[in-house]
Amino acid sequence: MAEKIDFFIDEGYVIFEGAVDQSLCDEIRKDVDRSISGELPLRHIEGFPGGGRAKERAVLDKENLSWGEAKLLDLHATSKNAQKAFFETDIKKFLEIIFEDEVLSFASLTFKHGSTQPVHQDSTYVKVDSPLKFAAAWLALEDIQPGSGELEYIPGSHKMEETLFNEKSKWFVPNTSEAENYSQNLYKKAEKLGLKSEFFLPKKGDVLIWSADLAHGGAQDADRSKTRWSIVSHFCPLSNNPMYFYARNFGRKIKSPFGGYFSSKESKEGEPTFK
Ligand SMILES: O=C(O)CCC(=O)C(=O)O
Ligand SMILES: [Fe+2]
Repeated sequence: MAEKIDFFIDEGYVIFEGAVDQSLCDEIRKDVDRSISGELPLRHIEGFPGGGRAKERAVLDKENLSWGEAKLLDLHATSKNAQKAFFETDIKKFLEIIFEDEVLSFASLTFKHGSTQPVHQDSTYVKVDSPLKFAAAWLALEDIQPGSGELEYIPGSHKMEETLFNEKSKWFVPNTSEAENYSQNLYKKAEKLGLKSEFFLPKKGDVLIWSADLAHGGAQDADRSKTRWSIVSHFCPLSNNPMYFYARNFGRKIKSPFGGYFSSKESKEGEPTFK
């Protein structure tokens, strides 16, 4: 773990090979089907139908899993298998060390295909009440093929000069000069420091953890005939809150049977979490 932490500090990410049993990865994929059949609570999908830029949200079905940038939201809140993968493994151990706290899983995305999301830093879009105090863990649910829209990341990019919207906000502010060419500017900053993209070609069960400011995205040249089954969750220290807690004046932190805590923007008070 000490070596992993040193690497994470220097590079802004770390890889755990074989962190999750492959049979557990298969169960997580089955939980996607169970969410469709009603065996597990319904989940939502967000994406761009037809690949255009008009984002839509729909109840999960097989079809919209193939929308442009399609992501199934918050399976971690309804899938015990996903919680087991994140919490009963080195992922939780590592996050507890870097957070010096217990761990809250608060937003997850499950992908069938490459996201093709342009390179970004999560600190721009993922809001926690301490803007850098979070990390994400990306788990391959199959052996990932080149050309499937694999995860792209720029080692060392967490140390680049910060992007501050309107010169003060790490959080995205639309219609600002920083919002224009946001992604291209990240590449430019990286180039200045001699930093280059790498592409993650993991085996099923491998995990990549990135820090809040590591630039990453989904490779743009995704072949839609290939799948890229994966689940990624964002985590913060238990004593912090995702900002949606404040926006809705409601948030629950539920203890998982595997240790660790989870919450979901998708959950409503009184809604059963597990079936
Ligand atoms: O899986 C990907 O392609 C990117 C996901 C991502 O950017 C995120 O979950 O923060
Ligand atoms: Fe991201």
